[in-house]
Amino acid sequence: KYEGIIFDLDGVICHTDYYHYLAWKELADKMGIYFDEEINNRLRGISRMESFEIILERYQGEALSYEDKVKYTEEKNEIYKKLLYKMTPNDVSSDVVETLHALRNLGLKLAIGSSSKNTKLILKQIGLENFFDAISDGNNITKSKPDPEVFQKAAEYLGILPEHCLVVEDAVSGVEAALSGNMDCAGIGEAAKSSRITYRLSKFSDLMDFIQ
Ligand code: B16
Ligand code: MG
Repeated sequence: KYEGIIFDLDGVICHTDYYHYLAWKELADKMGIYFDEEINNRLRGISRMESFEIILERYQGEALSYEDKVKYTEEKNEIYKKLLYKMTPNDVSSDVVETLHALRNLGLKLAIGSSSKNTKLILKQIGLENFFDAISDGNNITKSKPDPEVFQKAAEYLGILPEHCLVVEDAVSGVEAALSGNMDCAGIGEAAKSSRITYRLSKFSDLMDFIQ
């Protein structure tokens, strides 16, 4: 049924979602803004600046210019990258690695579809920089999830029609992106709570049940 699978990165392949939380938390604390893991869930899949705008909903300080916002998001990214540099291939579970290889052995094409501009760095850290057949990320899109662009580009890079692709997502914004791009969507983590998903995964390897 499917010819290709497009994986979200953060929250699906590895748990950089926790590092995003830690980095935003450090910045928010410094700026005196309340921030918790529930607010962090709203940042899944959306761009860095859109994430900051959500955090700023609780900001009560002086008005910030666009330049100030860029400076703060860059500061967050530096904190985040320091955490990324500590990642190793051990930060990918054996469930994920074994399933990826099993899917490839079935002849499926595998791609990454991530909003992150740090995708290549993360894949390098976890030893998967040469694994995927295509990478579509925050550097090749103009609109982030829930817009389908990142997944449409991934399908195009794979040379597969959207209706023959399955997307695997942890974010509600990513589920919407996949569905509006005419792709089925398997939800894991936060996205597993969505009623809109095509398949519900309680662990990554559950994918094998829906592929064959
Ligand atoms: P960066 P995904 C997304 O990755 C994250 O879920 C989201 O929290 C983040 O703001 C976005 O990437 C941009 O990341 O700051 O590294 O460019 O879930 O689409 O793989
Ligand atoms: Mg994600």
